[in-house]
Amino acid sequence: MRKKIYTLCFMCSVRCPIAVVVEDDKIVSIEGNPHVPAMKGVCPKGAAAVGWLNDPQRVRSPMIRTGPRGSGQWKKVSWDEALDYTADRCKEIFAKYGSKSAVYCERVNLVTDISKTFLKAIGSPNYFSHDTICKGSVNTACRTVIGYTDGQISADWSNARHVILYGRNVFESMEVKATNALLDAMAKGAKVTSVDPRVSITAAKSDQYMMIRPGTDLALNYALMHVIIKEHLYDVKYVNRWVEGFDKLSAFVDPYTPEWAETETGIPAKDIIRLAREASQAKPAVIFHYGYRASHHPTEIYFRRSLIMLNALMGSIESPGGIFIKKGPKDAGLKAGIRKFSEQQFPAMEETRRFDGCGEEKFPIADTAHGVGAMFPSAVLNEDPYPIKVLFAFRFDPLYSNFDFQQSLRALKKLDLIVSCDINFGGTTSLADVILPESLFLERSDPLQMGAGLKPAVNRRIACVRPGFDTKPMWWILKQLAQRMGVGEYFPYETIEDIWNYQLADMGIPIADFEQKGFVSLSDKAIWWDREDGIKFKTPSGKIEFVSSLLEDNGFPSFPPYEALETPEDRFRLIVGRCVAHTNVMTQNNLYLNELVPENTLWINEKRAEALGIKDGERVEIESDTGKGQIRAFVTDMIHPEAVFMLHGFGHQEPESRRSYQRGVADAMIQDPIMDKVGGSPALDHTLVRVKKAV
Ligand SMILES: Nc1nc2c(c(=O)[nH]1)N[C@H]1C(S)=C(S)[C@@H](COP(=O)(O)OP(=O)(O)OC[C@H]3O[C@@H](n4cnc5c(=O)[nH]c(N)nc54)[C@H](O)[C@@H]3O)O[C@H]1N2
Ligand SMILES: Nc1nc2c(c(=O)[nH]1)N[C@H]1C(S)=C(S)[C@@H](COP(=O)(O)OP(=O)(O)OC[C@H]3O[C@@H](n4cnc5c(=O)[nH]c(N)nc54)[C@H](O)[C@@H]3O)O[C@H]1N2
Ligand code: SF4
Ligand SMILES: [Mo]
Repeated sequence: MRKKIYTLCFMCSVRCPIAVVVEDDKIVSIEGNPHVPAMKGVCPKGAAAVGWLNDPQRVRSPMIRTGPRGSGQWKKVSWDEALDYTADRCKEIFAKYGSKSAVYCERVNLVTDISKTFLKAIGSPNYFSHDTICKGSVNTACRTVIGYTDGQISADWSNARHVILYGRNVFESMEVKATNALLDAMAKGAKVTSVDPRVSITAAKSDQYMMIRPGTDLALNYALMHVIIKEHLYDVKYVNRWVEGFDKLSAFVDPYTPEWAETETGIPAKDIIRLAREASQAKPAVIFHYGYRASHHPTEIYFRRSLIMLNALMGSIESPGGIFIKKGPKDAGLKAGIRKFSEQQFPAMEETRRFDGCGEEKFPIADTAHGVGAMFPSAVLNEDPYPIKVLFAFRFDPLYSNFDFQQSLRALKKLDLIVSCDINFGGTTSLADVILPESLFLERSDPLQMGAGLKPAVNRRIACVRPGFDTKPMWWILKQLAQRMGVGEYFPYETIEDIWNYQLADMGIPIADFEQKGFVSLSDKAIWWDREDGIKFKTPSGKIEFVSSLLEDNGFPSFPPYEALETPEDRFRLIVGRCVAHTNVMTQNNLYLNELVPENTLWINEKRAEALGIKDGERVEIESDTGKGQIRAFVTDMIHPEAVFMLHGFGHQEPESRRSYQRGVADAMIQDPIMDKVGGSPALDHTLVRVKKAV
């Protein structure tokens, strides 16, 4: 019998609400959930999930490594054997080095609450999520200005009148709802400006495009602020009511004229002035998008702060068509939200210092909820602050998802135990000691998700088909491990229904309510706070802090002078991004997506290529101080002469994943280990490279 099941996609972290049509335990189609207006369909990756269902190249059963790390020699074992083995090895290692010697990393997901419970139960402070490497500095910057993380705010795309995107590649690096909402706004006449050193698909679909010198966006923003303040283009009432430190900003940006910015960014002064005026005409329905992945440099924190401040000058924070603060159950009038397992009482930890120095001396203001993951390899190699021996890599591949691949490889090889919970043979999985394979999102039910937003809702992922292989959901795996390690009491559930009931206990929502649409909405109408008096900024002052107490109390300036960025004439800045057909490092071996985009190329400006004797399609060698690789050149006038660009996620070295094996180059192989030491992000776009014809 045919049925339609409402669930959540997980082909990327966006977790779009989808409708899966199933017949006789087979998937007929995957569509957008029709009860969510902006979910008019899924992206290519969402649709390609079926390519994994019966793929023999997935991890199909628990396994224990039998040969040297990375040798591809495995023994298929039962779940009991794999779990006993993992728990026994942990007990042995913890007896010698303490449970602090374990680090748990994951891509934030619906099980994160249970992951954190696991770590608290075994007594280790060492957690980090993918988020820290994705957008750690965006998070920190947002907290310095408005007290909320970037995850606690969002953009009201559909009502915007002007959207300015700094490399935010909305039409390739999709969030289906946001992408559709922006298309709707454009149909209603909204203007889109793209700033990018490269003509991305998003740039090509924008109303205006500015080819910026890579890494100089902060200069552009200081000049925009200069014009906005000089010409009184800001929202005076809003700024007077909400902003602390406007005078300081005003004095600070005074020397940063559009003419100055022209020499730094390559964008003509007149265009900068025009952009400031156009944005202001649309205020407060303006979005200077704070972005994810573009322009990651050591000063990133100040670039992201400047974006939030531009929104504040436009009065667009908590304005329709601007940026909004996400609302939760209490804002919708409920007494409580989802109950968390990680909020139980746990015994005090023996060691509270973390491996990454997050929230401590090294990174005092990075978000401890996510950690500073980029520090993992050096912490292992230097045993600083203490020896790390065990890694739990759950839904996360730290080998390819960081800078300096060789350093990460050395660190992983130094560990006594790597436990991987994955669905594929990724880089870290192929080096693991034990693999605990998870069922695909289409094959499993997961804990409920609190979807904060203008209209908060609780969302559910539910299994659509039976697992094709000997795999289990992660919430089951974690409980089994905890039991074997003597801390099972913190996991008071047997089934997914037990988990759902625990989560919903204080909300008064029966689980049956999820059947109809896959989610339960907590508010019929969008919740906006009163812009005159009701915005609850979470900074110490309760205002938008241009002069940030979080920064200054920790010894960082709010307005350090701009540092000019030099690119030597014989080098390029390596910048990276994503395409619509792949998610980060995980889909390159997917049957369908591999066919769409099998490898990456190196975008290089045609004039620079000509000078180097490089022709389109030829193999070139790209080399940094950290590493090198060979890749095909894509010669084009669509990229700034100082930049070369490649897609992240290729260059896989795992023979088990045969379709993606050695196709293209991993950006991680080339990227230097450079950080934004204030915000906590790796500076993944800062690396200088040389390019020459391959011999
Ligand atoms: N060098 C470099 N590093 C980067 C980036 C970059 O551009 N360059 N980008 C950064 C960004 S933006 C991000 S978000 C992170 C992402 O970093 P990751 O989270 O490591 O990357 P993903 O490709 O999203 O997936 C990670 C792993 O999860 C596995 N996986 C997928 N679905 C499931 C599932 O349902 N269950 C389980 N158990 N496993 C699953 C995949 O097979 C893969 O091995 O990387 C960051 N790091
Ligand atoms: N299809 C697809 N969608 C995804 C993902 C995916 O892997 N695939 N991943 C999801 C995740 S985890 C994330 S974090 C987001 C990422 O979302 P985005 O950050 O929007 O996506 P990217 O494609 O990484 O785009 C980065 C852009 O920044 C540009 N750029 C590089 N340097 C500079 C610079 O100095 N200045 C400016 N202005 N631009 C610069 C690059 O040319 C590139 O076009 O996408 C999410 N959605
Ligand atoms: S953006 Fe695509 S892959 Fe990501 S959750 Fe949505 S449909 Fe799935
Ligand atoms: Mo990301």
